Amino acid sequence: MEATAAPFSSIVSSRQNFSSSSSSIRASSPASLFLSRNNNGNVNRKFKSPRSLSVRASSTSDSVVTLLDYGAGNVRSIRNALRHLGFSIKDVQTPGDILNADRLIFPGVGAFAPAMDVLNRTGMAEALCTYIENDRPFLGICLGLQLLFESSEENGPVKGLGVIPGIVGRFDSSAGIRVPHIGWNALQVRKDSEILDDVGNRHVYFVHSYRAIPSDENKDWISSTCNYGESFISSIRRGNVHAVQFHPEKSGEVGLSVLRRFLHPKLPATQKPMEGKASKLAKRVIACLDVRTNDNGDLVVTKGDQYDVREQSNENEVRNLGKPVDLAGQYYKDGADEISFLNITGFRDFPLGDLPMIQVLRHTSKNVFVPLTVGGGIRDFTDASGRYYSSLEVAAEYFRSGADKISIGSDAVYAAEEFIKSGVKTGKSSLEQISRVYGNQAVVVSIDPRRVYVNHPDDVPYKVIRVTNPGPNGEEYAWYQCTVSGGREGRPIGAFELAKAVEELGAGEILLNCIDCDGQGKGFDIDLVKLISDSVGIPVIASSGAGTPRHFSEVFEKTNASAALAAGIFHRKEVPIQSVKEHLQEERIEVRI
Ligand code: 1PR
Repeated sequence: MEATAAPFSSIVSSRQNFSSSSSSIRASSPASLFLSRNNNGNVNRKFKSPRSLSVRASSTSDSVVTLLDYGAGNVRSIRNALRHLGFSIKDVQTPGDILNADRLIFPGVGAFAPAMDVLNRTGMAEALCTYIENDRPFLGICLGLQLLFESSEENGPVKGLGVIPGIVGRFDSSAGIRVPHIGWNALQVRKDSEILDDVGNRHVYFVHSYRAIPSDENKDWISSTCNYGESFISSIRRGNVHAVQFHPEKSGEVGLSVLRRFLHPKLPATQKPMEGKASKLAKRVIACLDVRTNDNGDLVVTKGDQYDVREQSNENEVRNLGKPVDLAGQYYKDGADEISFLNITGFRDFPLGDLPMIQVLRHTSKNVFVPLTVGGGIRDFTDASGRYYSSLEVAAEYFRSGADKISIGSDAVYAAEEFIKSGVKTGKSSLEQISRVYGNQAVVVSIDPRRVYVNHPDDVPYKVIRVTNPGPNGEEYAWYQCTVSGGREGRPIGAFELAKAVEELGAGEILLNCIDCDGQGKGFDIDLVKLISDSVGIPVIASSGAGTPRHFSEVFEKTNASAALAAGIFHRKEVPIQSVKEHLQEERIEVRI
């Protein structure tokens, strides 16, 4: 079995070590030693090869792929995808491993500056440039594409490898788009890129806040672009050198085909690459699995009515709707765009003690190639023996086990309350720490609000809205009170105030539940979803209450939600995911098919 340890994790123990706010171009990279520039300062495409490095033919077997993992984040997904395709993985330990690779995949994870720091310090930057200059088979993914450019504005400017002319900048949220760009988009395939041969008009999965834009200087490199408020570079190809901004390892079957074509370049084209139509970000349909241990000690998928997961019988047992790994695999096959696991007793059972949940992630991520989110119990914790675990350690274990995003519930409420009270970002909350280290696109805040009716907007010091359906005593107004510990305790903060605060603290997405609607099958709380999705610039996932496909189109037509999540109707097999997608298509709402 191939090694799975990240070879540079000892060097990069934490990305925190590398944060920088330098405004000048940072430390010169070894790559600059052999990149020549023309009079305009642009990069010349011919490199001067460093004498010290040379590429030699390798005798590595056909089924081995070399992986450059510099230890900054979760590359488990790409490992799983490569194994699924029948390849074993050789990890890069030294620059020589890059030069000797038969095919090299660089799944850049994390932020630009720390990645370049590691590449420079270890001599990998120079080896990478030489490898690419020699037209060896290369596939960069996400940050692995961005690092090929001259520089990035992310915490910078920071100098990149300089292989491709251009500067990587942040999406402009003032153009009315939500940043990060999270979700599924179709591509405009510009020229024969080979690895995109099976993509056509199908959607692929993106998650990023920075992007490179097409220009006259880099147009020869571009193999596809994508529209998200503007046209940005979604893939490049020159000879054997490829890079993609999207995540093939998280793009379902079409993503696996991209990897397969890179690994087997001689595969016949099954379908002519088609010009993708200009497409919008597809609305996502998410399947959610509330997971907990039942009274027999088995980990089960359960589902509550207004958060009560026990049967209304004499035994009062925990409702059991199936096995987490099996159900997740089924929902992947059925076309779920994402799968969320919520460890609903995580607030009282420490998740690192709850190893079955970690096992669920490990097993699921072997065969499920869409994004996985996991939540429940992410907070600092001291166990019975006095050992302290930081929330960062808990999140790290989840990421290592296959999660792409973690979701924080109760702890985010406490952090938001503290922030609103003091007006100070301490940087110490789990939300701030995890988003600083793994990026805000990896951090979801799950809100569990309960509707509280009032007679007058001034009755409470929280955001009050006029509701579509009056309360039991004819009240025309309501606010949405946040809760912690799975809805057991109401807190002095509203969903509106919480959403704004957690966005400031570094959340990349909001999972917006509603206790009143949970399990009722009567539709999402449109008033609540509209309130929150109009108030923040990050994506909002509408959750709780879906009963029919029509409820999905309603929430997308009436609010700015980016995704809609359901549990009960999928678990009880009342509505297949495909029916939801077909209905949305009929209503001309773009979805991934
Ligand atoms: O507070 O950080 O430990 O996180 C706990 C997490 O567990 C939170 O995300 C919280 O939402 C979740 N949770 C806690 N208790 C329950 C419960 O049900 N007793 N589940 C719970 C939340 C709501 C949704 C549900 C939708 C859709 N469940 O996840 O899937 O309402 O359901 P539907 O389509 O059937 O209506 P922490």
